[in-house]
Amino acid sequence: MPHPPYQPLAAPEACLTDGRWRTRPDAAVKAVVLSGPQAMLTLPLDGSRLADDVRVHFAGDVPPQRVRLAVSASPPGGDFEEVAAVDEIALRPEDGGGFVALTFPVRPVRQLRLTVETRAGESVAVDEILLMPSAHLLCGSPYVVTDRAADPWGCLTDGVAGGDEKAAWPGARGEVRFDLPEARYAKAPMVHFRRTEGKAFSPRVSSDAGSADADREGWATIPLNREVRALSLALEASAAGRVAVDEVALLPARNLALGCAYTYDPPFRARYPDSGGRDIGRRT
Ligand SMILES: [Ca+2]
Repeated sequence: MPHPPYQPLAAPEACLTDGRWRTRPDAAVKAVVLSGPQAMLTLPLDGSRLADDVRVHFAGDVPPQRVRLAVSASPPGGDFEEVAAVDEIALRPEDGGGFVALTFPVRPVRQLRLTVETRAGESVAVDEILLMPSAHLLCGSPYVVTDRAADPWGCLTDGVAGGDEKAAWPGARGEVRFDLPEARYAKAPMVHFRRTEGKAFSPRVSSDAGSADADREGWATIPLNREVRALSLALEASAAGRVAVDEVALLPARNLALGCAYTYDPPFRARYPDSGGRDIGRRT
């Protein structure tokens, strides 16, 4: 069944992931009320998801002072790393509240932890948390699977892992090929294998750049760090006798200039780009 336009997510408080949030002031939507100065919400996912964008909806007219997001690639017990923080949050009470978008470089995530800071004496209401589809370099790309593969939804590049849809090959081997419209500088392809119930799980992916075994969460990563125009991946699940995959991601290379200071030269356009060509600094 096709999934909603965000990734599957479950929370201890069902109202946070029921697909409903307040969209007008008088709507009756259940929310979790958090009071300050700092409250923490931890969401262990039921499987690993590829993520780069988490959205939190605050209902009503009281915005939090700051929201921070930490993620962990491991099940409960693993370490968290803070990946995003947002302050200067404004809500639109006439629309029921507003979303805070927390974005970060795409990575596999098994747990989310939100820290919500509120001003003294205030409390805020959270009524939904969304995990958006991940934006990797193959997202939305067409691809070719070897024949006999069952892939009715074309789910391998929809940015969603861990949902209901998967591509399945009837045997222990399969193949998938991509042709990108232009060369992209990529850090690594990642394949997310799915378990076949009652079968051993030790899948493996190979390309001309090397081979990789899947980790416990099903992710197999081949380090690349070069330009990619075409990608052909051989998939293998000998122990299970059946290959099942729900996402093939191509992670972008890290931007080495990220966070560096920069200047413009010239600092700004000095004349209006119209026929008069008036000087921007001149008083009229
Ligand atoms: Ca998918």
